[in-house]
Amino acid sequence: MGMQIGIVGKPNVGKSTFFNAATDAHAEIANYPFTTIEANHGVMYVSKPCPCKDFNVKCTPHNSKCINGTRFVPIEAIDVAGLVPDAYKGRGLGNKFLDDLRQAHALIHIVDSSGGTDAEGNPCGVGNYDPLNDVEFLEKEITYWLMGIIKKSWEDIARRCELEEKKIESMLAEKLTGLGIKEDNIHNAIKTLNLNSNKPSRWTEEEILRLSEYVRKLSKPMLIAFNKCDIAPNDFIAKAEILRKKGYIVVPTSAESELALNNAAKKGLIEYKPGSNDFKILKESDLTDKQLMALKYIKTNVLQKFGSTGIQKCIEEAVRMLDLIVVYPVEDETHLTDKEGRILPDAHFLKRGSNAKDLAYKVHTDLGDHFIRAIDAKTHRVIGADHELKDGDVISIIADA
Ligand SMILES: Nc1nc2c(ncn2[C@@H]2O[C@H](COP(=O)(O)OP(=O)(O)OP(=O)(O)O)[C@@H](O)[C@H]2O)c(=O)[nH]1
Ligand SMILES: [Mg+2]
Repeated sequence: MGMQIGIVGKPNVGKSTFFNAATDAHAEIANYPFTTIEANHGVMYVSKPCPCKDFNVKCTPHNSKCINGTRFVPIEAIDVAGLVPDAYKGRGLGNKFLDDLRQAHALIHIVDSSGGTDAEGNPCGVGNYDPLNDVEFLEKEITYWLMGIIKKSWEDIARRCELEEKKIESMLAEKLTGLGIKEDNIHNAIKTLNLNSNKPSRWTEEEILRLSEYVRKLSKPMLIAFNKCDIAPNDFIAKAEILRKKGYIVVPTSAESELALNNAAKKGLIEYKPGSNDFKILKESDLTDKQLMALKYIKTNVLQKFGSTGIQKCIEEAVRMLDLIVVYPVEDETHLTDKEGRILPDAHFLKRGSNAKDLAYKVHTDLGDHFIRAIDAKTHRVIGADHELKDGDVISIIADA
């Protein structure tokens, strides 16, 4: 299973616009709340230097792309319906789409930094709503949603724990399957929050809430895309600073600009590489006055002001926040090929600190189960199961057939 990033926020802030700009997909976009109802799935790419350069070979990527020595590693994006206050109680589209986020490893919270949409996502005129409200509300919704999962059949869990002497850690970890929460995470949470693991039936609402908050921070790390920066009022910078001081990663974004630039590039009107701070107009005579004006607006009010549209930066920051490295498994460490003879075919994300055996499991359960040793293709050294891998490693795994 690959990595997944959820694109979240209240309605009408630009989630689907961000999603389309980041993935090449075509989710519906409109200036009213609840345009998106069913979740959209797409693929975003993280760029890394491709090892084909160091090895001086021509690669034949399979699960990723390589353009001029830059490897684009796929990461899944999920664009979900907008979240309104009290969604966890079933308001708006309710809880259904929160469940769409169960698998997400991280969240990009799209905030309308222009303050032009109210708490429910209705247009209210730029500067008339404080975007800082949105951050707190969204976290609360997710925490309460998790609390709902934890509290489901809570009495039963507490009773079995106390009468049958089952461990609360393992019972909770089981409940939170799929969220990436392990038994030792719960163990640490119980210790940190000073909960009595022998008497869960006595845990108060407040204590369960704090546990849910802990689980949220651990399982759904979040960064903030301060979107619609192209039309944001001047106090925007100060607001972003307030959030940064509280420890948030805040990236100014203009999803609409990124989408416009991508579309113009696709039509051959401009040359533009996602993430860059400029574009080149290819044939000015092909552009209408309106298109020229729009491009000029993007150049002065987004690219020159913020250094990029911020979309690619959000993707890179999410990967950094998750502390991921990219590793390239190959079958033949001399030719760097897989069974089919493809050169440097796959790029896999792994948590920093992962070892050779973790990579084997990522490729295939069988490969992990029958792991014997691995070879680092750069050094030709034999490495053992617990050898920690580095970003950019090319590894051949030898297993018992
Ligand atoms: N100015 C500006 N407008 C934007 C930007 N991103 C999105 N919009 C506009 O905001 C409105 C809502 O965009 P969507 O992408 O549909 O928003 P959403 O969050 O997916 O909305 P729901 O699916 O209804 O929750 C549309 O009119 C977009 O054109 C941006 O960066 N700048
Ligand atoms: Mg949408």
